[in-house]
Amino acid sequence: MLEKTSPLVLYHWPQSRAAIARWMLEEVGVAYTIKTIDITAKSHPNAELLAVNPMGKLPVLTHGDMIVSEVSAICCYLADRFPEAGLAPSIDDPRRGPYLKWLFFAPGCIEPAVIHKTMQWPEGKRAMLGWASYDEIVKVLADAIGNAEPWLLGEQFTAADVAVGAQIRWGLMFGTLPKRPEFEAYAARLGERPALKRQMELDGA
Ligand SMILES: N[C@@H](CCC(=O)N[C@@H](CS)C(=O)NCC(=O)O)C(=O)O
Repeated sequence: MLEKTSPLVLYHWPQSRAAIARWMLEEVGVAYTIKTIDITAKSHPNAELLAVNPMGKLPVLTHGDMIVSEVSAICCYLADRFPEAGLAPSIDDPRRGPYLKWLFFAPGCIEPAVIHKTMQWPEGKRAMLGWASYDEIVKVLADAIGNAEPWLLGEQFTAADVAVGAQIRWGLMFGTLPKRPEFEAYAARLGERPALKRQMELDGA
């Protein structure tokens, strides 16, 4: 049985998706330690990282003997493990469906569609792509974020806002998403989150 008070360790490199996991940890407000993994080093991926993630990628979170990688899975895990932080609707809440949808939509649809477009890959067969076209993704996102009052699920800020919000912030920062007013207003609201400010300060971002 995993103790809730077991040590939390984030395998981290600031200029990477691990920054999203650190933001989530700051939202939860629990104590954690950082294990810095230099993904730019010649020795990368080192044995220490491969032992917790055979993909050799960050972020990875360990909680005692429990190991979880993939940003959205880490966000989901933390929100469920520390429900007192109020970052997920409960399992019997009807908003649980949209919550999970957005958590998976971020890495499963937004990210690949943005990379697809940025890399100028051939269009491909829509039915075979798991993420539809960039224009469709932007439209779906703009509708959802335009109606976010102020967050994706309404009043409650959740882990889904961390996962989707990071995609929006990075998309605006790198110019891979259009500077639509809905996106900019949402990014500005996210920028006011004390947890995000702490993560950025801690990571020197
Ligand atoms: N699908 C993974 C992607 C993780 C990922 O690609 N991380 C990058 C940093 S942003 C990484 O570790 N790159 C090092 C490498 O591929 O060797 C997630 O969402 O967590």
